[in-house]
Amino acid sequence: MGTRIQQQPGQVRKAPENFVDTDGVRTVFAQARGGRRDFIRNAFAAAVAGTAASTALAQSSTADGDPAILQLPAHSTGLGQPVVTDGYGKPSKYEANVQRRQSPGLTPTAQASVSFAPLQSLFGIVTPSGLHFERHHQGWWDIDPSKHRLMINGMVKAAKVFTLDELMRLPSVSRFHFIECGANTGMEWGNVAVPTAQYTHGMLSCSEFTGVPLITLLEMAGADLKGERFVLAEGADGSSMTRTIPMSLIRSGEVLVAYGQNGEMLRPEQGYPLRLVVPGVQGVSWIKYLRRIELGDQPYGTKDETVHYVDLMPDGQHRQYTSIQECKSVVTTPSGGQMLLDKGFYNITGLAWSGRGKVKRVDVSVDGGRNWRTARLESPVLSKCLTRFNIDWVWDGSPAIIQSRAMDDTGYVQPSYRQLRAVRGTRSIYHNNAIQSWQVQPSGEVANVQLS
Ligand SMILES: Nc1nc2c(c(=O)[nH]1)N[C@H]1C(S)=C(S)[C@@H](COP(=O)(O)O)O[C@H]1N2
Ligand SMILES: [Mo]
Repeated sequence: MGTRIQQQPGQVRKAPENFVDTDGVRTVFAQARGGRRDFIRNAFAAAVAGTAASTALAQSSTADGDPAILQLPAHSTGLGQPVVTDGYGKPSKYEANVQRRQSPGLTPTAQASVSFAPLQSLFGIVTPSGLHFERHHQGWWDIDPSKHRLMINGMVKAAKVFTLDELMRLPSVSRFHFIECGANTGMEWGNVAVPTAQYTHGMLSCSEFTGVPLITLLEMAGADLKGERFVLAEGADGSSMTRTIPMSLIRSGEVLVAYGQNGEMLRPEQGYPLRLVVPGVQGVSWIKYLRRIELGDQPYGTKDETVHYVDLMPDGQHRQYTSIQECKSVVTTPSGGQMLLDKGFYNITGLAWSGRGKVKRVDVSVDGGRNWRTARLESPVLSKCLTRFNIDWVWDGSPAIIQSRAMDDTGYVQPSYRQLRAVRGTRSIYHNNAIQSWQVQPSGEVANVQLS
């Protein structure tokens, strides 16, 4: 079974009025269940003539007489390309529209900016490293690892400076975790702002990270591990990114000084050669180009903890150090900017995660939250990691509103916008984990909507 998703680069380039760049976010769906379909023809017909033509095509598109299966293409009769002996493999040229993208006009410069991961085009739970979202406060660097150092200092018996070679000799662990910028979905606080899952939820990625538990390095420096302690993590780039991490998180061994990502060294955009991995905690604490860890006995209250990354509450007060990313989910297919070609069977799929542990359950509604069905969670379901969910759906062609609602193993349930706004108001930037709604219109077009 399985629904085939057909990318149509360049098929539709008309942008919604409030948005400029939708290249590559249009995905066309076609039904693969009842036999072979000619997706291209189907998509073309739907675009030209609407549903009547595609219904007719659906009836006529059986295996009989389909030239694509009857004629032998050149690749079945000729000699293929030679092995790529000294190159780094790339995706198919037909997937060239699957890219991370900047939200036009979001930031005045491309150094202090964000690029969003194309969640609507990804499968499973791992983000390909070249599509990992980026958030730089002052541009990225490709740092010479032989010149990079990590210092551990502050309230330790013997301050230490490590080279990368020294770090890589230490016992290592590999773990899958999500990273989500605290500002993910931040544009949607007041109302619908951006059209696609890439822009609403794409400051989210998930990788297998490899590195040394920070606790090991603190032990080596003779730190008091039992006391009420806090760590200050500092990056080597010009943004002087510094964040306080409480010892309570570090003691569990979860916090890593990582050099590996998805089986290879970190990408420069992700902090090569060293980054802090702080599972469950907002992205800003995952310091890239990590150069220094200082141990102290109270939170440091740096610029990135007092001026930024605070939540403005309805009573005008700021909430500080709300760093755990609460349970959240999003349907990635069908999602805003995509298009359903036809009535019939679809696989609704999406991602769920919690900064507090494992995802326990995801419910999906196709009628704006009146009725819910429990989705299948695909394994592995890991702690502080993305979890993939799937559920069957037969679209009858009438308007539908698709939502997902996740619950984690603490029993916390992802809130609706109404519930979230009742507590948080609408003037925040960070930590919007509300239920996302996608409206499927009779034309098959899918749009970002919010229910009041
Ligand atoms: N040194 C340094 N570390 C940093 C940042 C930065 O600008 N410089 N940005 C932070 C923010 S706000 C986020 S969301 C994550 C983004 O990580 P990524 O670019 O690997 O997706 O890195 C964090 N660590
Ligand atoms: Mo961030």
